[in-house]
Amino acid sequence: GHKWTPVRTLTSALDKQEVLIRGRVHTVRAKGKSAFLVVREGGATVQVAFFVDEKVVSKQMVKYISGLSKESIVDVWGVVSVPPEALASTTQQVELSGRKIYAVNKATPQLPISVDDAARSEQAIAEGEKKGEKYVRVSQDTRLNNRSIDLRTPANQGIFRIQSQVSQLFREYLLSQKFVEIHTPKLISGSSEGGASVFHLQYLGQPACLAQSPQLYKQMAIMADFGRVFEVGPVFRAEKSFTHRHLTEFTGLDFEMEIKEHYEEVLDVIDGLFVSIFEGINARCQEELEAVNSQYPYEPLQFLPQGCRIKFADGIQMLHEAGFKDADPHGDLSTELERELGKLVKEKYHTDFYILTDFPIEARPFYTMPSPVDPRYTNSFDVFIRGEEIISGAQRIHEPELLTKRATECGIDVKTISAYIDAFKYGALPHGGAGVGLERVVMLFLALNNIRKTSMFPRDPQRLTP
Ligand code: ATP
Ligand code: AMO
Repeated sequence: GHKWTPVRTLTSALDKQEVLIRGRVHTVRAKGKSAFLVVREGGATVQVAFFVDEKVVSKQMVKYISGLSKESIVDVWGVVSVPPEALASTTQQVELSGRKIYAVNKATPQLPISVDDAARSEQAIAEGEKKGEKYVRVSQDTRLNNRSIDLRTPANQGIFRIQSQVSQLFREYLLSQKFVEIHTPKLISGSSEGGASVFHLQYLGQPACLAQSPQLYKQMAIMADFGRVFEVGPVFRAEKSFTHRHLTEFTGLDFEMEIKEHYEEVLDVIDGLFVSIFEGINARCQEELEAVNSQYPYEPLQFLPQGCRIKFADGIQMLHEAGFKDADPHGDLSTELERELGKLVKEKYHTDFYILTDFPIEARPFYTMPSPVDPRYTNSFDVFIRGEEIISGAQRIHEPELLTKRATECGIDVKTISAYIDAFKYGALPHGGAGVGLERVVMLFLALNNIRKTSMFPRDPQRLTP
């Protein structure tokens, strides 16, 4: 059996050793009796130089290599050498002296996009253009239409490896806090959040919906004495608006927990969880962060280890004082005002991450607990990164009468959620929780400008393929 060495592990420690690698033809250049092949595996690249000699590298072999199409899969045997000068064009600081090559699979020469074009930063394009060079700018739609190539860029490799770590860190932290992972149905009989954004379908002849959230089921799990639960799963929203931060299907990181005294117990979990996620990403994903940063430069996220909480009413006051007189103390915040408040909070508290608490009741879903001190407000919150929402959450109503009244007021057909309301009749624990949008967390942590960059195969009002 052969043994393949991963390209990213090729270092000077392997000097003079023969290795076998498998990767893609990134670039190939032929020059007389030599061929220079850059092999790419994941985000890592290494140069392999073939020189015609009497014994192992024949003329035909060099000719064959120079004819290989980009993105083809090759096995390459070569001897590691350390070049005298640092290499700028590959990620690995060693070269291989090529001995043998085998094409495992050839790519069509007519690629719809090139990985080099897809990987080039705006800055590199601008600098090149100043010198009179011409580059192909790959549009968002072209990228998404050819996603399996687009995803091969180092930045995209970084984004989705970071995304994997975010959900991993979410799990690790909540498991360490005695939460239980659950799985709730996505085929349900009615709307779980209210509003119009629900996909309707036929369920073996009866009307049904795709779950807008695990909301009702995660609460029922608390009524079933699981104490603290979480779920990582798909969330469906029939959003008709085409924005940089809305998808019609996204990944929800949800949790729900018993509350002993105050809903701030939920906020404490969020603060601990996100410090753990941010620090974990910074510690585990250095290479990935650099890959993203070199295509999409960003300011590292600032956050406070102790967290930052601001009451909605105080946030409105900050906006009023800054001249945003239309900020409504009893309504929702517009996207623009959310951004402005994010800037004000950053100036004052030096953090890109904060929790806005005690929202007005008009702005919240039916299951939200009204404030015991002022019924115009609620025990609820949103969490923001760089002025954009990543989380909504709240204490929930656990009295069935009040729940029925609030659902009716919010236009929900209570017949469709009767099992949910009944669950609170059999002895109900005070509880609360939150829902996090995974794609938004990654987008905003990395200061990317579009949620489609952090969804592997995004679904939006205009896109159902690939
Ligand atoms: P949540 O569902 O928790 O409220 P969300 O982030 O999904 O959060 P929406 O409720 O859809 O956001 O909208 C929040 C704000 O975003 C709204 O106040 C609205 O001003 C703004 N918004 C929504 N859709 C658009 C759009 N198409 N263009 C501009 N702003 C929008
Ligand atoms: P909400 O509707 O605010 O709350 O959703 C929770 C979080 O999910 C993300 N999100 C979205 N991401 C991408 N595309 C969308 N269309 C989209 N809509 C929402 C956001 C948002 O903060 N049941 C409550 C949560 C709870 O109270 O526990 C809920 O679903 O990051």
